[in-house]
Amino acid sequence: MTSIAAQPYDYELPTSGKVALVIIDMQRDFLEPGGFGDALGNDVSLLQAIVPTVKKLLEAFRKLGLPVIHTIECHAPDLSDCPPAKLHRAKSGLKIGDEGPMGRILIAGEKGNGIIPELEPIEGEIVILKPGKGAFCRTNLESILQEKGITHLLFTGVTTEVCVQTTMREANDRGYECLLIEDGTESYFPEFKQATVAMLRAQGGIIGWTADAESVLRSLE
Ligand code: TIU
Repeated sequence: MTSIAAQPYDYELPTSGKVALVIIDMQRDFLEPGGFGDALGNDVSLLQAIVPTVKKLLEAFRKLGLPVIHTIECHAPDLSDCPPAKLHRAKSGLKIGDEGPMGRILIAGEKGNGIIPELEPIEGEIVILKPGKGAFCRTNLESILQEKGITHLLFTGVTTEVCVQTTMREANDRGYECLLIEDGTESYFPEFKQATVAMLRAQGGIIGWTADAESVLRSLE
């Protein structure tokens, strides 16, 4: 059996079942100025650092013919899928649905909602449009995973403590074996990233495992 050198102990790759790469919300809204992340008052340039690592992982999965799942946090143009609690949370600046420099903030199909060009999905890859922070909330992700026999999920994307962590917790509760790729995820708050990595793998891997991209790539070869 192949395993990945991980924390808190080695992560076993499936002998039956399949492993998928999950790339959470690598969309302009969070990585470029003028999007949702910027509107929330964050320094979006911090997230650029992981792009080459995520690209390397994406290329490796494509080369091996393994499944890739991209997610996009977004809402319908009429905001019918955006609960008031989320819509009204931001106290200042642009809100979800407002017109920004990259189109309407966090609205499906707008320029700002697109995945960054370096990681653009190709035909055959799964793209989950999600209205929540977690990718299982009001989406068909669980039925897609079941249909494809996917049992193991390797997580990348942004931001570590918000959409990545929420999705990983949702997946763990549903029985998926989850691993967070430490240098494939980033936060606007470096200390939140470190705390998330620590809390996920504490208590014997209460939510799952963490490993660096190099360890993952070495095991997949
Ligand atoms: N604000 C923040 O850190 N994140 C989000 O709003 N969404 C995601 O994490 N994708």
